[in-house]
Amino acid sequence: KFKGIIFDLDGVITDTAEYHYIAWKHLAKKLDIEIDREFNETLKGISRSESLEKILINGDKEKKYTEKEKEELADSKNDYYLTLLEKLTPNDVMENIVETLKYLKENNIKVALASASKNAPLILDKLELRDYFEVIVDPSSVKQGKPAPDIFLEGARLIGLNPNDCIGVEDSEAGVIAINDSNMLSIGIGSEENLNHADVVIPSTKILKGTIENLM
Ligand code: B16
Ligand code: MG
Repeated sequence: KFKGIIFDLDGVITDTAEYHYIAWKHLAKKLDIEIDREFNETLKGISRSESLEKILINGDKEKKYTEKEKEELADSKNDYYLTLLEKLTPNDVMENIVETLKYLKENNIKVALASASKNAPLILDKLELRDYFEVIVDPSSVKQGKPAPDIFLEGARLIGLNPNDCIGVEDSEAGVIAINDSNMLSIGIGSEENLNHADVVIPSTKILKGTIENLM
């Protein structure tokens, strides 16, 4: 029934959220800003620059940063994040993902990646998954980030399919909204409570392959 699947990266293929969290916390500390894991949830699926804006709101309201300063802050977070990514290996691929990708390949279902991360190609290389993806959408090539549907629509366009013929897989609320607004079927990975907009919610990737098989 479906001809293509468009995956999110962080929280679906691998759990880089923890590394993002450590890197943002490192930067926030230097700016005298406190962030915790609960706050980190609100950064999932959100671009680097938007994440920085959200963090700065938690700091001194009087302090204004120029665009150049903000760019430097975002770069410094990314430099630190990249040192953390050095530790990434194929062991960090989430459960049942390789099996799912193999199943999709065997059944000639097209696969694209729609991640907000500019580091996505590097991450897929480190996980040794690059060959499973026909397309990695460049997040800077689309106008609006998630929750706007742009990145999922671009993924479908690049694999030459109608959004109606695709499934989107996401772990963030913003991402599920993006999938729904792009007219794809949405699979949410996480809690019912956070992802109640998704067409199908599963608690973890452990049952992803079976879930997709049942939809085919
Ligand atoms: P980068 P996803 C997102 O990945 C992360 O969830 C989000 O926390 C991060 O800020 C964003 O990528 C940008 O990442 O700084 O590497 O460009 O869930 O869309 O795969
Ligand atoms: Mg995600």
